[in-house]
Amino acid sequence: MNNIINKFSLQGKIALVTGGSYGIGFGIASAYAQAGATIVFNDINQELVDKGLKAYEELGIKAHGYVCDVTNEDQVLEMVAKIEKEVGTIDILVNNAGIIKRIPMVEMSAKDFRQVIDIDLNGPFIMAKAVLPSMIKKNAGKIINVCSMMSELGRETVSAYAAAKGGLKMLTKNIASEYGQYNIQCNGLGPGYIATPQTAPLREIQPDGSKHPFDQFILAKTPANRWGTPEDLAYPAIFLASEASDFVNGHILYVDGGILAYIGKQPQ
Ligand code: NAP
Ligand code: GCO
Repeated sequence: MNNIINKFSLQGKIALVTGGSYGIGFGIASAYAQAGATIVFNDINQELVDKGLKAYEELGIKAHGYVCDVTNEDQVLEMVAKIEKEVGTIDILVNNAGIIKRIPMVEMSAKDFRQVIDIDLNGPFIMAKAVLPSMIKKNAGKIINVCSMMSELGRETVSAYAAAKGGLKMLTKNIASEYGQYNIQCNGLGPGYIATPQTAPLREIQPDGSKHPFDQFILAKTPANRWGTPEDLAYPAIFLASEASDFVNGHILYVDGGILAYIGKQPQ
């Protein structure tokens, strides 16, 4: 039995989680720490990094935090070099940093569209490109791209996000195809609707005390009949980072309470 559990252990591994100061990234990184990994994370400003460091410390986790914008290749290369010098080479990269802009497509500026693509798709490309050389040298590595329901489905107002997350699904498959020969696995983690600050506007209680209509819509679309939590994602994310998934490559593991399997609650 111990042998089986050891396959899920991250003991001795160094994991970099982008945008890991709160939300899904923080949840994944905290679980990785419990599974034995050393945690490194970045965020776009010192205030967020400090907030993250404090939150990890409160859980008894000694994390290493860096200020770095994932869309800036110079900053990313500098951060990865610093991490290699100060902590060690990165065994696991989780491309978690991401934004959404909810704007009807005909009203969306090309600038806004580009910004979403830049952070949610170019960012993971730049990050993966920066860690791959060391992974190739070591003949081992795990890259986990945080995808979305919007890697598969569209909906009103999220054209840029859906384009980016659909692209991220294919980038995942391509990294797996191109670097699988070096014992590098690149998989996607596809969260369903998760209660985090990113989705807070969709869950706001209405002035009359009722649930937000979008909240009701999600519950009707989710067989589990609830929103997910960052913890729901943590264990599947451990699987994708551990030896247990060494022959899983180019796969998107959806953790969505059943949304993608379901047509939605039928009218009563
Ligand atoms: P979140 O609460 O908004 O956290 C995202 C983190 O990424 C924040 O710390 C954010 O910093 C950081 N970030 C944004 N732009 C960055 C950049 N250029 N460089 C470095 N860091 C940057 O989001 P979340 O809900 O935890 O989502 C995390 C990931 O899961 C995202 O990729 C998101 O698309 C994906 N996802 C979320 C859900 C969901 O239901 N919540 C579902 C599916 C997928 P700031 O606070 O400054 O923006
Ligand atoms: C939205 C949401 C989503 C989710 C998530 C679904 O406005 O529809 O924010 O896009 O956050 O990515 O998996």
